[in-house]
Formats: sequence, C-alpha cells, structure tokens
Amino acid sequence: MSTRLVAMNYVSTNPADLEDVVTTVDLVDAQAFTAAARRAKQAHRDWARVPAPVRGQVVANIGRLVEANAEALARLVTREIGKPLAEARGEVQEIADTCAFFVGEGRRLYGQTVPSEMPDKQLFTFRNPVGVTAFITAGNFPVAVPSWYIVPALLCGNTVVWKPAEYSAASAQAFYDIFAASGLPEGVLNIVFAEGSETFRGLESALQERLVDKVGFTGSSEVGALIGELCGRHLQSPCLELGGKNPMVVTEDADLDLAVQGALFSGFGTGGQRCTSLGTAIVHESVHDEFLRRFTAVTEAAVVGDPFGDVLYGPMLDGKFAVSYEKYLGWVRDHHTTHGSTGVGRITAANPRAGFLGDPDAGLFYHPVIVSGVRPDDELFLHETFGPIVGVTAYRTLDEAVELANRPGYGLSSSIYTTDPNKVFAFRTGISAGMVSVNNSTSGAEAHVPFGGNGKSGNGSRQSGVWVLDQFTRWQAVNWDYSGALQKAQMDTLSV
Ligand code: UN1
Repeated sequence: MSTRLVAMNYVSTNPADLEDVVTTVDLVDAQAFTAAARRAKQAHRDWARVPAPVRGQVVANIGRLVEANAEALARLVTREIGKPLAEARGEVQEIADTCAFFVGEGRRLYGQTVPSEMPDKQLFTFRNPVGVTAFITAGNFPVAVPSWYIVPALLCGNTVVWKPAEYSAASAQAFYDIFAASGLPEGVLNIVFAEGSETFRGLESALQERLVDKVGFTGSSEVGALIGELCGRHLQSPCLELGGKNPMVVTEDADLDLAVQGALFSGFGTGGQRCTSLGTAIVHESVHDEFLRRFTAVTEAAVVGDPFGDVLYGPMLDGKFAVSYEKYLGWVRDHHTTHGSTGVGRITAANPRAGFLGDPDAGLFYHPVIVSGVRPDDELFLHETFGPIVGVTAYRTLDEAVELANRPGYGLSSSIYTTDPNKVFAFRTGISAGMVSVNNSTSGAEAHVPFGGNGKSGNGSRQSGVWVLDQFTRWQAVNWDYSGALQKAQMDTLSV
C-alpha cells in the first residue's frame, strides 16, 4: 500500500459554462479509501442487526427527503453535468421510486421453508447481508444509478463505501447529505472522492484485507474488465454495469415516425451519453432511405444548447468526454458518409458558448451526427462512442438484422420497431441483450425491472427490483433437527 499522500483537489465546473465552478473537493489517496472500508466494516455488525423493516423506515426517510429536495437536486445535476432539466428531474424521481420499492422489501426480504427428507427436521433459507459493499459510479446518472446500488444494499443490511465520479462531485455530495440526514448511523454510508488509480489501489488493499465483500462498478467496459479481474483474484463476483452499442432494428412494417422519434431520443437524448444510448439503427432496405430522410429532418430541427432551456440535449458531461469524443469524430470525418456526416442539427444561440462543430467557442457543445452506410467492420459500428453519433445501416432479412445487432459484442439494451409479433419473437429470442424494447427507445428503463447486460456490457449481474437482492444478500441454508437423534442425510432418509 502506498504511503504517498495525494494532496489534490478537483474543481467541478458547469459544462455549459466552464467559468462557473460548481464545487471543489479534496481527493484522497488509496489509504483513505481503505480506511473508509474499515469504517464500513466496523459499522456493519450493528447495522445488520437493525431489523429489516426498521432499515426500511430509514429508506422511507431517504425517499421523503429526496422528494422534499427534488427540485434543488435536479437543478444542481443540470448545472453540474449539463443534462436537460426535465431529464434531471426524472433522474431524481428515480431515487424516490427506488426508495418506494425497497421500503416494502424491508417487510418482505423473504426466505423459504423447505421440506426435509427426514422426520422431525426443518429446513429454512435466510437472506443474509453480504457485509461491506463498495460502489464506483459514473457521473452521467450521478444520483439515480448510485441509488440503484446504495438503497437496496443498505436495506439488505450492508454498509457502503461509495466513490462517485469527480466531475459530478457536488451532485454526489448533495445525495450523500440527504442520506446522512435520514437517520443512517455513523459509518454506514461513506463517500470517498478519489482519482481512479488511487481508488483501484485502495480497493485492492481493501479486498486483500477482506474488508469489502461486494463491489459494484458502473462505467466503461475496459475499466470493468480490470475491476472484474481484481475481484476474481479475491474470489468475488462484482456487479458490472458497463458500456453498450445498443442496436435498434426497424422492420419494413414499422411505424416509421414512431421509430424516428425513438431514434432521436435514444440516440441523442443526454447527448448520447447513456450506456443505453442508441448506437446503430439497422433498417430494412425497403424503408431505409425514407427512415434516413425523416431521421435527418427531425435531427436537423433539434435544438442543442442551454440545458435549463427546452433542448434535446446540452453539452458533453465533462471536458474529458469531449476529449475522447474528438477521437470518434475523427472516425466520422474519415468515413465515407452522406447526410451531413460532419454534423447535422443546430446549436441554439440562447447559449453564449454556442457555435458549430470545430468552433473553439462552442465549448463542450457538439452537433448530433448521423452516419449512414456504416459497415459491420467499421470502428463506428463496433465501438461505443458515448456521444451524439448514430450510425444507420440497411438489412435484408431479419436473421441478418439480428446478426448485425449482436455483432459488436455488447449486450445491454436493444430495440425493435415493428408491427409484426412474429418479428418481435424472433428478435427477442435472437438478441443477446439484457434489455429489449419493442416500439420504444433503447434508453429510459423503468427503475423496478432488471437492469444489466451481457457480453462486453457486464457479467450478467442485474440491478433494480427484486432481482438486485441476489447481489446484496447471500442465501444461508438452515438445517434444524428436532428428533433428538443423529439423522444422517441420504442415509437415514425415510423410504415408503
Ligand atoms: C447509464 O447510462 O448508466 O435506462 C444508465 C436508462 C437510464 C439509466 C442509464 N434509466 O437509460
């Protein structure tokens, strides 16, 4: 473990106005991360002994506080990461919905009774908390996604170390303050601001010292693989919620206007910076040109700008995404494209930093880009771009469409626009995605259904709803013998 002290702070700025400093936080080093895990470990025994219905009451308090502070929190999220206010309000609502769901789970958290093969004997199962959980979350959903981890983890009797993204530090701190005011005992929830490599090393020591029992990570597939490797060395299976190259298949019988609305929202909503954002629209050859024409038209009419205004999307979440996005734009520029491959749409003059692609005064604002004619071996077809780029390609048979949809090797979200139920069936059973939308957007999952992906999108873990309980509890089998004799399974089994 390092003894180096990292005396650093991070300045979180408003991506729509880089002069506006939202907050400054101190970043701690690896040792401080491990120390937080130690605090969480100390707090665990008492928290696990609080009856689950009472833990549910704390979750109810959190939900009430979130609702009371909803508008302020949503505005802070918009200011800090540039997400349009309507989306930020929805995100805050998602925390309240998650709390509402898990308040009730405090009175369920069911185990089972299981018949024994021997007389005078009972078998039971109990859900036990896993212990200390450690979550590393991204900043594109700076409060909703952390709530998917933290609320059920707490409800199940775990304590938490949480490392949010630095660029959403103020939103994370406000979220933490709400949780801290809800009656959570000291040490149960610990927030740590640290840079990635210090977090990794801190987590490594915490796993080595057996201080952490379950890791959750939301972020890129590359970092997810490193976290998976690290956890695997300690025989742990983390929750990994990673990237996506989410396909949308549009069949020949689809309602094209509906499909175009779906493509606009899932491709360019949040500036394409959701793990569930649309990557490629795979459109039947007979409607491809018409789809492209209409999609281009609505995209050209869309307004990008001040996230407090009525816009499709605002700036990139943070400068670091603009840097990586420039690389993807390089792919676009190199590509043989049609329909405005270097940018369609316009940027509103309502924002003083408004400008056009390539204009240094545009700050972190980027045009939406539609790339037609993407081919299965193109980098643009295969890789997540985490920005406002949507590829469009044509297909002939549905089998071919499904093959194209699976080709990038991710498997988070997907969608099909069709009026033919047989095509829905073929798509649903052929696609290797954790989530399938029918005549709806790839993004915007509801907060109480299983969320997660396969392949490069994750290791099969699921968040939300009752499904997440399997991440944050471990089954304990209890074998209780009333007979007063040593009854041996398999050997003393009654036969008739
Ligand atoms: C993410 O981008 O990490 O389904 C999560 C959606 C949102 C969550 C996205 N509710 O688009």
